[in-house]
Amino acid sequence: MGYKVAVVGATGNVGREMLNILDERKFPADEVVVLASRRSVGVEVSYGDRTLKVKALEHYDFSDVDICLMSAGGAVSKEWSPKIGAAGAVVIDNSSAWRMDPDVPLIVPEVNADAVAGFTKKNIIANPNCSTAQLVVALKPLHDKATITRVVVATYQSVSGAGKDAMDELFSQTKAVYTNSELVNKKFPKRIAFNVIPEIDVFMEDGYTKEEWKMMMETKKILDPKIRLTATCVRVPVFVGHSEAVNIEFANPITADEARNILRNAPGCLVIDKHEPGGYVTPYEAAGEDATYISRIREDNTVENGLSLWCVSDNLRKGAALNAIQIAECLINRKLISAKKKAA
Ligand code: 11C
Repeated sequence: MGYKVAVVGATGNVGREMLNILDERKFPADEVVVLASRRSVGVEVSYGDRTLKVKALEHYDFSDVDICLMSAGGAVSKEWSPKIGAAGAVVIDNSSAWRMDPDVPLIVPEVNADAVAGFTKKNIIANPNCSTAQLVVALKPLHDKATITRVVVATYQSVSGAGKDAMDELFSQTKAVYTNSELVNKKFPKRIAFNVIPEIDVFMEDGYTKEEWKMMMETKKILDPKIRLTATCVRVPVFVGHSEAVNIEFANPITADEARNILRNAPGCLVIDKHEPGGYVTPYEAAGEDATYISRIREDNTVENGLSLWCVSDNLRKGAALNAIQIAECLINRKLISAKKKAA
């Protein structure tokens, strides 16, 4: 018997990608239901060669749902995840609402799959922020080898991380530049076409943005609370794929060659690192792919044990939808859930 899976927020960028990935990976679902707010009821979304009609989240009975993939934002998740969890479905939530809750595991399967077993307290599992997910996939094998003490990261984040309207804004502003028309800013604080914006999410009191804070706190929770991390998160005019320039300090020596070999054999990582023009991966090549690509691995001789690298991944896939579905697969493979009996 297969599972009944609900996708909440099915009309958004991540919800649609969840449906693609469930189909691509032949996830063992007998039934997939798509849910969203009332204003999206009746909208059609694709699931493989099928078309599913969106139903209203607020009227849905979750009692025979096994797994609920949530991608409807923090406010919706705060309200609905506990209710859905109490109805007996395991919620895998893509928002930031539950990530720092000590009773909710925050999981990247390549890094801390064992922690998934802690989901039973609330029946909720959190998916990290996209920029954290790809970073910890790259850091984990290096941490195991040489113990990371400090990370300095600058991100180059695509507009799809801010949703479909943000993608439309990049498109329409770019067109407006070429047609000499008025540029309209709604989603971003400054124009994004032919520009970069060092502001993602709200500002905090200490001058960091919430996106930067998330990278620091989530890395500690997923990988190691002792790692010190500082981030500068920047939005760039790229549609899909987040890039990160990462500088890492270690407690123990590690060479660039050792790091390259370790990352070549690490789950979820693909190393493309040729010292020649174009011998690295850019977001254009990573979009639509599952891997976290690592390039430009080199020793940083300004510190005792330091490395720098370049890391790129599809933020809608490994950063969101794919990671959520890998968590669901982890629950199944570890026999932590079983499919409920469905009414005939
Ligand atoms: C962005 N990383 O690129 C954000 C999107 O906490 O899940 C995801 C925000 C989050 O804008």
